Amino acid sequence: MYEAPDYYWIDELLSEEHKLIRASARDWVKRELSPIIEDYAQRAEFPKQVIKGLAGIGAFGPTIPEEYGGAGLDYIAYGILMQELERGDSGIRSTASVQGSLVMYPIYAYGSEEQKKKYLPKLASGELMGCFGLTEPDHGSNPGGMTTNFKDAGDHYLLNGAKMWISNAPFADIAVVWAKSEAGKIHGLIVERGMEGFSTPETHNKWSLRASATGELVFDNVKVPKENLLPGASGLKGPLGCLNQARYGIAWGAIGAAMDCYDTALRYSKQRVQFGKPIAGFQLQQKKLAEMITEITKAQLLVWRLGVLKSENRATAAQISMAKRNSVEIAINIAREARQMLGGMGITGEYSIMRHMMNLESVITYEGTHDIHLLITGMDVTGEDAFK
Ligand code: TGC
Ligand code: FAD
Repeated sequence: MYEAPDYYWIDELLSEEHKLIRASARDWVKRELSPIIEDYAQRAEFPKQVIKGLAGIGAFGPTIPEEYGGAGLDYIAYGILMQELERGDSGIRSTASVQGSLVMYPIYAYGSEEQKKKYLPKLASGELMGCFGLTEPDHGSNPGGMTTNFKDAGDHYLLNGAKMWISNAPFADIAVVWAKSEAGKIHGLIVERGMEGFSTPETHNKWSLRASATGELVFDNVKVPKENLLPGASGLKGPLGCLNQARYGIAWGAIGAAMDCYDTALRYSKQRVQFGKPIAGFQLQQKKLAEMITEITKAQLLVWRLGVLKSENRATAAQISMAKRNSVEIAINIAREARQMLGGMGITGEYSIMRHMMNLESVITYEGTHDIHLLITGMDVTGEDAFK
C-alpha cells in the first residue's frame, strides 16, 4: 500500500477535508490510472476513459465556484489533487491542469456571464474538453512576439495563424486562443472544433509525456463569432495570469512524481540483495535516499506555504515561479537517481520511474522553461530584466 512520504508530519497542517480529497484522488489513481498508464504511455495514446473519473474527483477547475460547476475548493486542495495525479503520471496531471487552469480559469476570470454559463459547467464535468493556445512555432519563451492575429470582419472576427505544442489539442472541443488584434493588443478567443478553417494536427514521436495528446492549432481565416472574445483580458498579462494558476499546480504536481520515484526506489532497495545484503544497507544507496527525502520535504514545505499565500490571494507570480522551478528540478533529479538505484530494472516499464523521468523533461520545459523561471527570480530580486 502506498504511503506518501511525510517526514516532517506536514499532514498535521491539512484539514480533514484536504485529507478526504486526497484519499479519494489517491484511491482513483490506484484503481483507474495506475493499472493502465504504462500501457497507454508505451503506445503514446491518451486514455480518454479517464476524463469522467478526473471530473468525478473534482480535478477540473477545483477552485472554480460551485455555481459554475467547479468544486469551490481552496488552493491547498487544488495542489493536493495535482500531486496525487502526477504521482500517477505527469501527462494526466497535464490534462487536468490545462482544463482547469488554462481553459476554465480564463473563462471564469475574463469571460462574460454568458460565456461562463455556456462553457464552465460542461468543462467541469468533462462533457467538453479544452486546450490553451499561447506558444507558436517562432514564439515560445517570448509569447509577446506572437503573430497569430484577428481582424474585425463586421459581425465576426477572422482569425489567422498557428499554435504549436498544445496539450489536449487533438481531441479538444474548444480552444482558448491568444491572438493579436489589429491594434496589436493580445486578446483571448474561444474557438470551437468544427469552425471552418480550424484544424488540430497531432504531434507524433514524443519521448516524453506520451500519454498526453499534443498538437498544433491551425487557423486559416477562421470566422470566430464576436461573442467568443473574452472581454476581461487585454495584453500579455491575460495569458500570463492563467499560467500563474497552472504553474502553481505543477509546483505541487511534480513533487508527486518525485514521491513515487522515491517510494519505488526505497522499496526496491530493501528487497534487492547484492553482495549478500539488501542494497539499502550500502552507504551510497542511503546517500541517494537521504537526499531524496530531504529535497521532497523541503519542496513540500515550500508549496504548502505557497498554497496558504495563494488561498489568501497573496502569492506573487515570482513566488510561484520559484516553486515550479524548484519542484521540477528536485523531481527530475530524484527520478534520475532512483532510476539508477533500480539498475537494469529501472529502464523497464515494470516500474514507473523511467516514465516519470521522461515526462519531467516536458514539465521542466513547458509553462516557462527552467531558465525562464530562474530569470523571473533574478529579475524579482535585482529589479533588472535579463530576458532581452
Ligand atoms: P513583461 O513585459 O514582463 O510582461 C507583460 C505584462 O504581463 C505582466 N506579467 C504577468 N501578469 C500576470 N502573471 C504573470 N506571471 C506575469 N508576468 C508578467 C506584466 O506585469 C506586464 O503587464 P503590463 O500591465 O505592464 O502590460 O513580458 P515579457 O514579454 O518581457 O515576457 C516575460 C516572460 C518571459 C517572463 C514571460 O513572457 C514568460 O513567462 N515566458 C514563458 C512562456 C510560457 O510560460 N509559456 C507557457 C505556454 S502554456 C504551456 O506551456 C502549457 S503546458 C500545459 C500542460 O500540459 O500542463
Ligand atoms: P524556446 O523559447 O525556443 O527556448 C529554447 C531554449 O532557449 C530554452 O532552453 C530556453 O530556456 C532558452 N531561452 C529562451 N529565452 C531565453 C532568454 N531570454 N534567456 C536565456 N535563455 C533563454 N504551450 C501552450 O501554449 N499550450 C500548451 O498546452 C502547451 N503544452 C505543451 C506540452 C508539451 C509536451 C511541451 C513540450 C510544450 C508545451 N507548450 C505548450 C509549449 C511550452 O510552453 C514551450 O515549449 C516553452 O514555453 C518553451 O518554448 P520553446 O519550446 O519555443 O523554447
